[in-house]
Amino acid sequence: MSDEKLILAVPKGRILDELLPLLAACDIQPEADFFEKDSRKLRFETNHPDLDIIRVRAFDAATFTAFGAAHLGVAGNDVIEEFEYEGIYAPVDLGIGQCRLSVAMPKEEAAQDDPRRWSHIRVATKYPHLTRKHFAARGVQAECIKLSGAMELAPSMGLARRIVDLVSTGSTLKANGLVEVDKILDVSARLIVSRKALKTMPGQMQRWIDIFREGAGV
Ligand code: PRT
Ligand code: MG
Repeated sequence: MSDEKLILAVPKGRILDELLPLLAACDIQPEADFFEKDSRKLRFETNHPDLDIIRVRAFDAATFTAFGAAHLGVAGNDVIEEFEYEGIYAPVDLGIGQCRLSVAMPKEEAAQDDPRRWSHIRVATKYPHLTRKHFAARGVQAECIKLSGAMELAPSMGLARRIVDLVSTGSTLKANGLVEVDKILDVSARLIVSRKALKTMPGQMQRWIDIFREGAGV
């Protein structure tokens, strides 16, 4: 019985740098073009005849996998929980891409902020679902303005007083005069798998899940 070709969807940005040693630990060796960040190529072969890699945006890695277009993927739980796709499940915490999703606002305003006076607030974020859920749990209705990046600019530009964004060292917030006022979620990258693929090729899928589990040392 020959194995079907599986597709692994990986994010093309910062997670990729941390993912390379993990792929090596899993003995997954992508073809040389994969390491050229400027390459226009999107799909790459590996040393495994049954595994190709696609390089996409972080949110899209979850979408490709959720719809079964990719069988496996790598995504932060920020992305996984923002979408809440039914088609994926995340069996392995890869321990990379660690950060947190937090609420931040201008330093001077944070000092005077009184949560008891909130009823309706406006937030600039790439994570409207997680943001609304976080504030709804506190009885506050959050109006979310969806951005794809540079959330840190929103308060000083008068777009929204608050932002919800990922924070790791905190230097981006600091450079923009913002402070963290609340943490929503601890984040790390996970191996995600297509539930459909798991159902139709359980043996082959489980083999790759085990390889990632071992490579991540968990
Ligand atoms: O298309 P996009 O650029 O969003 O994604 P991508 O395809 O380039 O993906 P990639 O590889 O950048 O992965 C994004 C994922 O990395 C996120 O979904 C998180 O799971 C994870 N991650 C971990 C982070 C960070 N840490 C992080 N610090 N993603 C983004 N940041 C940004 C943050 O948005 C802010 O602008 O870094 C800045 C803050 O960093 P500090 O160190 O200044 O606090
Ligand atoms: Mg990026």
